[in-house]
Amino acid sequence: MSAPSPSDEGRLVHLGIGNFARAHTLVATQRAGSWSVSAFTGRTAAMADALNAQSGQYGLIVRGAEDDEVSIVDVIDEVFPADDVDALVRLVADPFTAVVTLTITEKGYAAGNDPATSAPARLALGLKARREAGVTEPIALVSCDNLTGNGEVLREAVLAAADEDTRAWFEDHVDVVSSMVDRITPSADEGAADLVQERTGLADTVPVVTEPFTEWVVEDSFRGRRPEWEKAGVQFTDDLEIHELRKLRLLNGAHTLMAYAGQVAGVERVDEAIGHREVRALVEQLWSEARATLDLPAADLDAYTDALEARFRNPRLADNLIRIAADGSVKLPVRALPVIAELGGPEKAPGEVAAVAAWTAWVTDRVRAGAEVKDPRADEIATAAAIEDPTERVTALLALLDVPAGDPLVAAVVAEELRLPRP
Ligand code: CS2
Repeated sequence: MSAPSPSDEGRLVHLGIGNFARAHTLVATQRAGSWSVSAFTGRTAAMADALNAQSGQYGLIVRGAEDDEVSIVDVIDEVFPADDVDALVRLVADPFTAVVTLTITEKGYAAGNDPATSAPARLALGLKARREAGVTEPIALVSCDNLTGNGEVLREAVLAAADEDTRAWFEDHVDVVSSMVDRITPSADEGAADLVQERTGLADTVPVVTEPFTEWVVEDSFRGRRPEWEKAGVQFTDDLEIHELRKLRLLNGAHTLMAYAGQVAGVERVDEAIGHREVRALVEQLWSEARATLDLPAADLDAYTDALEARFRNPRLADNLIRIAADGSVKLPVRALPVIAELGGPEKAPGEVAAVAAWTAWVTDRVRAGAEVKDPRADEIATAAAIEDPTERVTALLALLDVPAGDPLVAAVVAEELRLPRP
């Protein structure tokens, strides 16, 4: 653990210290140098004990198509459970803190205004304390979640939970920064801990496995201090939206389609799904639709999807579809529905419709088999999926995505469910 040293330039607070942040944003922050990091867990509070027990250190396995590179990441000073509101308030109010990064997943932004359950509401309390402490330097809140305009979404969520005085103070004292992050990070496999021990000597109960590719594009709108992330290859831009849309619609969109259509077809991992003839054809179809909504040269898009295909095919990464299948009710409205709408309706976007139909078919299969569906709306999904009549069932499931009854998407999904590849 690198306790804050007098030479440190500032403190970064991270919310949601799961595998992804540990594979990506924290690695970049370590490379940027000279920053102290305090982190809060996501849902898994046990991560705090595990990391604190190993002084904040963990092993990072970068798993290429041919071999592994293993190193120790040592940038975290201390980890708190997500619900330690006092610690968060104290750290945000401290003038040494200049940046908060968030990987709280899509559902973290819609969790309401209760600090017990909502990270934006906890931040609102922290900002109130910062205002009361008279800190003048703007603090930056950097969203790193897969949402279009994630900074704007964060700003709305924090302001909705803030008191009136903090809302009035916000504009001059808080920068809300959108960013696009990308690094596929599966759950660590059973051999990961042994590999870290063997290569580095660290006895690690929470190692991270990730892919070689990494990308972070950040809006250039900091008024206060921030880590020199450019040293880690981070790009700063004034035009983030196209980066966000390209990644969400091509990478995450294909992921979502493969997660459900792959499992319905009887395979378990991403490399198997992209290698499955019919699932791959669906991915190609979805890509051609998503590309039509992206204002980028065809050659760039070709290069992007070629690179994606190679990443998906990485035979050693073992990215399980079940990981990506979580939280469909909050992912589909960001990944698939906007493309269907922009193209002018379901008949113009059969690949995106297949992603939605694969979700309805998959949750239905799961619920009927008595298996878990990980989703913030799991109870409503279970009720809807139990309905016998296909049109009523799909209507009830799509209502959870805010698709109105009678929308043409309902009939399109009912028809598409029957065409999905099965084992
Ligand atoms: C995945 C992402 O879980 C998911 O829905 O699509 O975690 C994906 O692996 C990352 O966004 C890659 O950067």
